Amino acid sequence: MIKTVHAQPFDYPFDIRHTALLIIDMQRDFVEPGGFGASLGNDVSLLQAIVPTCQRVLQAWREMGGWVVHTREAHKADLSDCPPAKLNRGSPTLRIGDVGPMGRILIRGEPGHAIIPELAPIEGELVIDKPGKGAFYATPLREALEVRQITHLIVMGVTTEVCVQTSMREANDRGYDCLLVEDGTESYFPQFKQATLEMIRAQGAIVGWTAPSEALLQALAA
Ligand code: TIU
Repeated sequence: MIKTVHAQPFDYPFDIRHTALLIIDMQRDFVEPGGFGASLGNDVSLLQAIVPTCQRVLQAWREMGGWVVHTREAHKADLSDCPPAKLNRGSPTLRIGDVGPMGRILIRGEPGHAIIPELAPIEGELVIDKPGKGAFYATPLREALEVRQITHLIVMGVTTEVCVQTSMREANDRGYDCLLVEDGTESYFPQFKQATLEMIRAQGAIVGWTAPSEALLQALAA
């Protein structure tokens, strides 16, 4: 059944059978103090504000029988998938692979790697581990979407202008119609979030659509 979200810059129609809810990197490493986000010098409390909204959308999506894909950004324990161009960024006090309060920073399997409990995946949902900012780079995401005949992605997560935007641009280039939930994404920099929302939907949805969660929830209920 086709549902329509009253979105910007214009309506976004989707068929839930061919749409995945893509939740980007809602991990302790980005949302909680002591993780990768904090190690880069950021105030992580800003990101915690979207958790209730993400929970509401996730619950409504699951109730409709929609498929969910979660991503986690992290590296192998030996850092063989972390290039110097990434490893050498950020504060010199704590870097990727160093031991922090939630285990080794941005390393697979460490406590900080986990998706926050409020948004924990359940059976039947896909979890994609990614070494980069984009969800498609060096991951099996594309094949998984093709097997399920997914054509549309509704996106939430963090951070808006880094992993969320990169993933949406990758998805757009691969032919997916993407909608970003405005209050289901956040940045450590409010002005970057705002700019990202505007640049995604500018030029007639050059990268994709944006809409508040309420508009998505109304479409699902209609
Ligand atoms: N630093 C920052 O804003 N984000 C990241 O490093 N990764 C994600 O956005 N997931």
